[in-house]
Amino acid sequence: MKNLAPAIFPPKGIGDAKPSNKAVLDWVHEIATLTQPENIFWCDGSERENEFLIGESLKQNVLIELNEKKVPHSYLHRSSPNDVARVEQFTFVCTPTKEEAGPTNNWADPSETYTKLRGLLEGAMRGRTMFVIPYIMGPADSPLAKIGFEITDSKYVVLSLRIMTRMGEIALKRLGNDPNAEWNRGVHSLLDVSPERRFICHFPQDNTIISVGSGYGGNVLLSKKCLALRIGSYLARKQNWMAEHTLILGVESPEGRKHYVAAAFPSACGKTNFAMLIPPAHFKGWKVTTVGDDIGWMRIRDGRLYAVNPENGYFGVVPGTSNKSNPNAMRSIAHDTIYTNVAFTDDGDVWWEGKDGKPPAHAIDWRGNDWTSQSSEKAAHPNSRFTTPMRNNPALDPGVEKGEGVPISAIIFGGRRSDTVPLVYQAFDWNHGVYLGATMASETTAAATGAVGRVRRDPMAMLPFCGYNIGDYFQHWLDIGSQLTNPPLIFNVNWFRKSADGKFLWPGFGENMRVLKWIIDRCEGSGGGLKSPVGWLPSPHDLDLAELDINHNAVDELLCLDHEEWKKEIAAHKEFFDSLGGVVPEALQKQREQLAAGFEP
Ligand code: GTP
Ligand code: SPV
Ligand code: MN
Repeated sequence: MKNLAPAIFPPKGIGDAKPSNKAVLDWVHEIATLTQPENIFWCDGSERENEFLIGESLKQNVLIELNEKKVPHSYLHRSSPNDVARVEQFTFVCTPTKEEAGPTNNWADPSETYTKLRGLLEGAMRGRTMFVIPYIMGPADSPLAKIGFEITDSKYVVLSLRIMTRMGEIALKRLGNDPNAEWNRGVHSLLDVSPERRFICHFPQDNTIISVGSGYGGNVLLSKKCLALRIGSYLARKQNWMAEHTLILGVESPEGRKHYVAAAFPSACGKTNFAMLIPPAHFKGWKVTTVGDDIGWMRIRDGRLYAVNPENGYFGVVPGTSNKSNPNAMRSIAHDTIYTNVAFTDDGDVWWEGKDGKPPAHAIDWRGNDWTSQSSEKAAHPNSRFTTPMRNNPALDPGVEKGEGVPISAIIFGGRRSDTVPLVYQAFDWNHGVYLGATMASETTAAATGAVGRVRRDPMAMLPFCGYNIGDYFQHWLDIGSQLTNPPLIFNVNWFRKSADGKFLWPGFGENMRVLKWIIDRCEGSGGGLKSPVGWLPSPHDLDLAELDINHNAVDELLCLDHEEWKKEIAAHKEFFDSLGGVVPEALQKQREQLAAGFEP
């Protein structure tokens, strides 16, 4: 199998950045004794090392080089066709008790799971190279920064983590020699990339992650969903901060007033696009800048929430990305990018559904098969991805390296809802906002294996990513709120409401600026709104819709509350809370009763 490439032997000066911390060395020794690799490669994150690994990956067909003129210094990787998305059913939170993992996680007994995984890892790296990757999540000088090590037998993981994290020497330096320092232990092995032996296991109490049997994104880049969200959320509760599935963006008015907002949308529901929004011509002088596109770590400072983006790059959805929908993303991925599971054209370029221009007459599809523009199959997998450094983003926010983070004025929740949920509304206060997050739902997408388009509750977009009991997580949100003297205002948005004929009512993308503008107006106390049972709703006049080609009926439909739909929605909230078996805080149950009362005649 192409992924399971043999050992590589680097020239002198490469692959020898051995850490000096004894705890790390002992752990690496333990994993090497178990997996029995041919050799150990200690990654330093340098340019020279990266070039060497790219060269080896090309030789071993782990990467395909793209046309240097069309997409400079960029590569295509194809994962196994059975391994193209996160696998929620094989993702486990292995806390000492089942209660700690709570009703929304797959739980497994830690000692049994360690034993099972040790069995699978025994001799797994024989004849292969074991890479040891040190990395930091967050700006190195941030009080929120966390150190992780990932052991892997995949060069694709090494090359990707170098883009996605601050990797190498910088992490070793920050860790130092303290044997009791806090750092995350991540072990990954491809094994034989078989769905039968694919397990993504978290041991939050040991700050440990073990992932086997996959070579894909969120399953194997352990810095991302595994550390920054699942382990991160567990640590955040213990340490009184927040680890959330949020983009972070800056928005600056022509007068130079600047706000930052964090927005939690489920996977493939528009975070990267919103984070890179370019305001339409009507909003002359307004600027939107990106701090992060997927994950926010937030802490309390002076009674406010401050956020950092723990990541250093973007692992974004490719299909649908175009100069029309997301020009900043197009510019970001025009060079120095690793593409995964897109189509490869005859002139060495990449192609995907929704890219600008005509489809190529012929290409090699994501599976490696011949494809023509007449094919009924998709050329790129719907969950194909780009991995690109955040430095490539022309709209990168200047505050992205600020260790203290950026102050958050608003938190926005949102999902994919064809019906029921208005374009935007505002919570009455923090606790009501927590309720909006706790009860949000979204139609499932290709980012995880399983059915697509099914409405499911996805509290705070964290259903697959909360590393502990969801009831305690809700309580943590309430507790954080009670410590804030200047809390962010909380909103809910829905870009995906459809008309009776199944078309999106809202143009989305850059036009989302109109909604963002209302949110900023509300933060500044200037925006109008109508009190409704679900929260503050803008009237059509409160939204700046100038120069937008949309008819009045569509706007009315986008903002309307259908009482029959909402009765069903509130019943679904109750059903969801009931399904959690008594863990939901009383304060949120009260919110639900108040909401229901608002719809009584
Ligand atoms: P993950 O990386 O999985 O967390 O996804 P994400 O939340 O960053 O979503 P992303 O921005 O990549 O968008 C996912 C899909 O939704 C893409 O196909 C986009 O084209 C589409 N999309 C994003 N924003 C909008 C919008 O405002 N309206 C509509 N109709 N589609 C959108
Ligand atoms: C998501 O699914 O939310 C992603 C992609 O960002 S992955 O990293 O694969 O989880
Ligand atoms: Mn995501």
